Amino acid sequence: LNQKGCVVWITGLSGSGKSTLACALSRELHSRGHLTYVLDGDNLRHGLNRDLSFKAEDRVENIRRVGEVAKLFADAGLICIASLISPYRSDRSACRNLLPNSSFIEVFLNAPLEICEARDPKGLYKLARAGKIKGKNEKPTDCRCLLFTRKAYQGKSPVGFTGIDDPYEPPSDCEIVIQCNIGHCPSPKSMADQVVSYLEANGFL
Ligand code: GGZ
Repeated sequence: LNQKGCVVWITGLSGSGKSTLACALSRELHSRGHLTYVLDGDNLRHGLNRDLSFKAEDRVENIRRVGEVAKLFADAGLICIASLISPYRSDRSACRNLLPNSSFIEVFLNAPLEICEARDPKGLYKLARAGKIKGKNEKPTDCRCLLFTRKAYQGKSPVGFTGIDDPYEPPSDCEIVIQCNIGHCPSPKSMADQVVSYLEANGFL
């Protein structure tokens, strides 16, 4: 394979376009004959991470697991694209430390809250503003995993919505910043091209 295994870790607010970028990047790399795998936070929360809520300690565990899985894919030589809010700097840094030097590429999809909130594709910001997110996240939604999850939901820390009543810590030292402003957001293809250029310039492709 004409590629070097690595992790492209996309962080940003809900609705910033992380999944869109992950999908566009994966398509672009495939069309060039590269092998990729996408780990998307929202999808993984239906399977691997179905026992986790959005309280702080569960977000930490969510990121830890995905970091470990991403490392496995990178070890196998794939370009692993992880798209998760991953709101805490220390968790992203721990994932970075799992990988050999420079093969963790952190991409900050920097879309202001106003843009994300205006998009609100799933109506979650609206729920959060109405104070309806807390209750939703307190119990597991699927009773089939109740036994497994009971422990995880016993903690006391509150659930908030990222950017509204839960923190997002922007990266201070990431490899790529994709800037999205009111009036101009790059297209999915141009966001993907920005990452592809980085991968080319740094010997991953
Ligand atoms: C943030 C939430 C929450 C809360 C549900 N806070 O935009 P989406 O809808 O499709 O993607 C978001 C997804 C976030 O999952 P992650 O695993 O990426 O989060 S983290 O890295 O913080 O563990 C959002 C939806 O789940 N969602 N409740 N309270 N996002």
